[in-house]
Amino acid sequence: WEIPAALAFDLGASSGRALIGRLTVEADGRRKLEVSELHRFPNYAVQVGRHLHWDILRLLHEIKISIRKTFREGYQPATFGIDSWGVDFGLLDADGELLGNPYHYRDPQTEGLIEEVNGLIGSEALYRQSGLQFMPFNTLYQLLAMKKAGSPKLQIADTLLLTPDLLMYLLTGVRVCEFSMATTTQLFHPVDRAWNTGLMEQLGIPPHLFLKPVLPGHSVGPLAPEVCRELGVPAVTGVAVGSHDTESAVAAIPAEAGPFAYLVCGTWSLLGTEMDSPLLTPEAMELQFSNEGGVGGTYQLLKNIMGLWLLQECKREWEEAGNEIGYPQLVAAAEAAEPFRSLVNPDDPRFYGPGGMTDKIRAVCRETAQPEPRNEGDFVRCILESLALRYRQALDQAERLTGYSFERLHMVGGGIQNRLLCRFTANALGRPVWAGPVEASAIGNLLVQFIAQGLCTDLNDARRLSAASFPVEVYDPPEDASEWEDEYERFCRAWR
Ligand code: ADP
Ligand code: LRH
Repeated sequence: WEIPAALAFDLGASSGRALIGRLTVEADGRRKLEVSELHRFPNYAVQVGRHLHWDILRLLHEIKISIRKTFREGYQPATFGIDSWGVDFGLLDADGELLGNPYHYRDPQTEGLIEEVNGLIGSEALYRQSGLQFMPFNTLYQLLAMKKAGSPKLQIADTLLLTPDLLMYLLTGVRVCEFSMATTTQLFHPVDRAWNTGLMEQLGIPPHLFLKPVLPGHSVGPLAPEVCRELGVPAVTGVAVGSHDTESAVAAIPAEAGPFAYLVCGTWSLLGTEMDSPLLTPEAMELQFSNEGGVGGTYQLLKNIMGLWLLQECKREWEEAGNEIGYPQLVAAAEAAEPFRSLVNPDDPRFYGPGGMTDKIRAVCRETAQPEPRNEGDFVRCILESLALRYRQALDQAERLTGYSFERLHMVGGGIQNRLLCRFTANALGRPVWAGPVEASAIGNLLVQFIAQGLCTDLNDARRLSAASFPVEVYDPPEDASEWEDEYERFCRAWR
């Protein structure tokens, strides 16, 4: 009797990983999901001339290495699934060839386009028909930038495939468009649950590029024969999972059914709650919340917060200056640093682009008459305290929008390895944080595959399996949270 298994590829903006998941049964009859990491590899932006790209073929190569390794190590997954960051895409020509390297969402080509499109369509009208926060990386702005630049690639493109769908196509030869990724484009109508061809026509974006979306759990097809030959592996079946990494992570949250709040904490911080349908009110637009499609046809009302990108960029800068310093040391330095010396708004637009992060933080401190950070500990403390206060603000806003009241916050993703951040978050919220699992995106990816394999019944069943399989660490708020309350008031006076 074979233990049912599935293979997940989870591609984040800072790293990719392959995890094998096996569904075992304990002696007492309870099911458990056991995961092991097979391969982990860095992911990075590559500057080519004026543009910033992803190294998509390197990602394909790392996925192939992982598939070969899976079978060499004796695992027999029935299916595999791919999830990645949102919004980015590749274009195929009429022969099905990839037209160039996909742009990285931090490419500056979309500068100024939020204002331009709001001027053309009207911000409220655009929000009502897309439900998305106005983020410069949205696929809509990227395509518009290409159109305005007269991109020959766009002119001859036959099909657009979002990153996980593109990699799935390169492995199976089958083109699909997965629903959760489609909802990150700003070109998908959240109420109609269909492509917004009217908006595309208004903006001159060709509607023929877009395939009809399939829901998470859709079986795409087996690995292409030439891939099986190259890797010496059987024709394992590709499944479209909750292909947006955020949605895969939300699927793995070990919460009971009913309103719950979560924070997916990686390069970005996504704080929100699960809904049956999108919330498209003027207040939701005003507070800049997104409605993103998720597993089980849910809509996730969430706020995109700049996240640990700020810390990643400081760390990169210190490394480039020859100061190799790991996350554990940076967190320890922050813990020893002076509390609340200076705060920033993590969502300051100047933090979005790569490079010069410490100078940008110093500039904000100068402009707001706060002391500039003096060393690594000061910088990291400033980032972590500011993020925690921003999370509090977003949670308060989510409660205001939905009328829910949340007793706790579930935190998942690589960022929960930063225990100081989890503690600060509990302090800032004055509510417990339940942290885990770290690899939520890969686990959610596996869970949807087990739904597709008929081994989990639905999303609630999958979440019960997650809760039974992975420990959660609870961070309680302090008895006296008055210092954090005072700082929260200071934060809210400075930034909305
Ligand atoms: P993504 O999927 O967006 O690439 P992850 O979920 O892998 O991001 O989370 C990456 C973040 O996790 C890093 O930016 C870093 O801040 C944090 N992190 C990773 N390892 C550690 C560690 N050992 N200690 C503290 N924080 C860590
Ligand atoms: C997080 C994420 C987020 C945004 C951004 C581009 O990895 O997917 O939800 O879409 O990347």
